[in-house]
Amino acid sequence: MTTTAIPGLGTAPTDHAGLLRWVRDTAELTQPAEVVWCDGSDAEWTRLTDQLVAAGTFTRLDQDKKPNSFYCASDPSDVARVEDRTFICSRNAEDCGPTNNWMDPADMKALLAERFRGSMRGRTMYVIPYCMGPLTAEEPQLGVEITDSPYVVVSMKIMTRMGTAALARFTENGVHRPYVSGMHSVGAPIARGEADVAWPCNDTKYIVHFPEERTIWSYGSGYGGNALLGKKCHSLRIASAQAHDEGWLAEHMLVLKLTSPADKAYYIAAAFPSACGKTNLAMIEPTLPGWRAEMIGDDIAWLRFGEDGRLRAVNPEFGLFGVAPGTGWKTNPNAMRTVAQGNSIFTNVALTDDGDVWWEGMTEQAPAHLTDWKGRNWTPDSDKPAAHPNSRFCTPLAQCPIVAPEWDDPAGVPIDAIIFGGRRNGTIPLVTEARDWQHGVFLGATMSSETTAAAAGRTGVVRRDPMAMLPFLGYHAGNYFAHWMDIGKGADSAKLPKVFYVNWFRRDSDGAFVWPGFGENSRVLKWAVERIEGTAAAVDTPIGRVPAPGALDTEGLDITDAQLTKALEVDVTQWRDEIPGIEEWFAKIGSKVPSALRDELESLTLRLG
Ligand code: GTP
Ligand code: SPV
Ligand code: MN
Repeated sequence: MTTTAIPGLGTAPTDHAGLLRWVRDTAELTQPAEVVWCDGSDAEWTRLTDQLVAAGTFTRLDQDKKPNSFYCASDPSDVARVEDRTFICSRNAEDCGPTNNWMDPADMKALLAERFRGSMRGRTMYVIPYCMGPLTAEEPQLGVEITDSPYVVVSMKIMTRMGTAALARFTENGVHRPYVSGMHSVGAPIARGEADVAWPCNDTKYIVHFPEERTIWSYGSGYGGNALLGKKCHSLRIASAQAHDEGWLAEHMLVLKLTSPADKAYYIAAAFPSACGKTNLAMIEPTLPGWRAEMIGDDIAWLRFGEDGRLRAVNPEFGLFGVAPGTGWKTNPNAMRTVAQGNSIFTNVALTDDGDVWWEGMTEQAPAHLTDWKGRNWTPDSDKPAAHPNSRFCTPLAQCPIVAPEWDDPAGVPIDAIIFGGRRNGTIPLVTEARDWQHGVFLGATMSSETTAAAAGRTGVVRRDPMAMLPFLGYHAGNYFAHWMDIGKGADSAKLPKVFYVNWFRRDSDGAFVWPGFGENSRVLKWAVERIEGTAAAVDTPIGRVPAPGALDTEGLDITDAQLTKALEVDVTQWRDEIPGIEEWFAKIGSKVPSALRDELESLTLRLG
């Protein structure tokens, strides 16, 4: 290994000149007590998790129940992504678009440099080289996160391929590869003699992206998507801008492999907004006999055309950062099996008296006593949930018992179907098939969902969330829609995935879900696959094609006729009420909305009458 001495900063395990310069400059700005280059080893994990236990950030879980695993409670103010503090600082405001916050990059850097100045005093600055997607890729997608949070380091070990193996790909045959640089600080310097807190953070937060420079500056939060920069900041916001320039797609999608009783495999990608069911669908246990599902990824997909002319998906991630509440042996047994193997971090869940974790929905009956996510005593009579609604498990993807063998293949998997979906208590039927690619892009561009606890702010508010990317677009939404149209134009239409739109969350007048969801969603996947094969019947409606009566396999399904009718219903009155919201949405995006999508809206309006 090549090493380079940096005066005052020890020895760096690389001779990548650009990287060395940036690390030195960052240390000069943030003034940490020391600089550590992360190697990603198990020894490093043990050292840092021991340190986090000693600091009171982590509580070690019972070795027999959850080996090598930790409970962690964040500061109660730092529990979710902060969309109003997230910025896309493109050179021109015009390139950022109306759905993102913008500031001039030079102004933002000047402002933030003052925040970062001395922000790591008293702390260790960790340098984390990482690779998104397979390490064996011909062109590995590299990044470096500099952080003053050991919680981030151990989480990044689970979520990304990081350390020595990633760093080895920065320089090959004397050539230095480009990488995404991410500077992260919790924004809580420790003065001499002052004690640290268990979860340092700052009330002021900035999650900032400079898409042209492929650079991220994140300040003030230690949580998930704000702080684990390989995830949303790199693999979606920066990558979406890069993908637009280079002719591919970076999407908020799960990828699963579904094998039919005839032993034919299909790859399905699905985009649902945050906390709307990606992890659950990615790990589905089909209730239909003979159908088998395997997981490729649960949150992010990078889609590129292969030499075969098909859109192929790679999961850039190495771990799962999944919503804990609602995850149980009945709803998502494969997630339960994954975390049962240990090597996991549980943030803002509840702690049991015998050193395990619990959250709402894990078991039907709550334990008699818990320590809740705020560290308080909790009993089943408590009027507050024991786990925060956005509490998360962070666990290695390879531990999932149904991970597909090809999950780490740099060639990706060829996508047969793209499914869009949201959380809507009315209007949107269980499943709709798009007539063609253009109609599919229209469905994605106009999809809507209720806000969830995954982002700070009010929950349950319906908003447009195009392709589930509203909080993750690194550029103008109108250009993004045009890019999706171009992807379709550049392809052989017979090889393009078929597009569907689903809603697992429709409710009856009593507020109960009409569709049982989870494993039963395999019935919808089966219909989609049979549509691809041309063997299932559909009827045309004003909004698209829906299952013909009897075409959806309901054999053995515990559902009343009334519930099934409600789940599948295309309610023209409700749809007419939907139109003004879509018009407003297109008006907000403005002149960059492709005319083809405006045509789709006009013909939808005409069909609804
Ligand atoms: P992010 O990680 O935030 O991007 O979320 P996600 O899309 O992976 O969501 P996830 O699968 O974790 O689901 C979020 C919540 O929705 C959990 O509480 C699930 O239990 C619940 N959920 C998932 N699928 C279904 C379903 O089919 N029906 C119902 N009723 N709830 C579901
Ligand atoms: C989401 O909010 O969509 C997540 C969690 O997957 S986070 O990593 O915090 O973005
Ligand atoms: Mn997500």
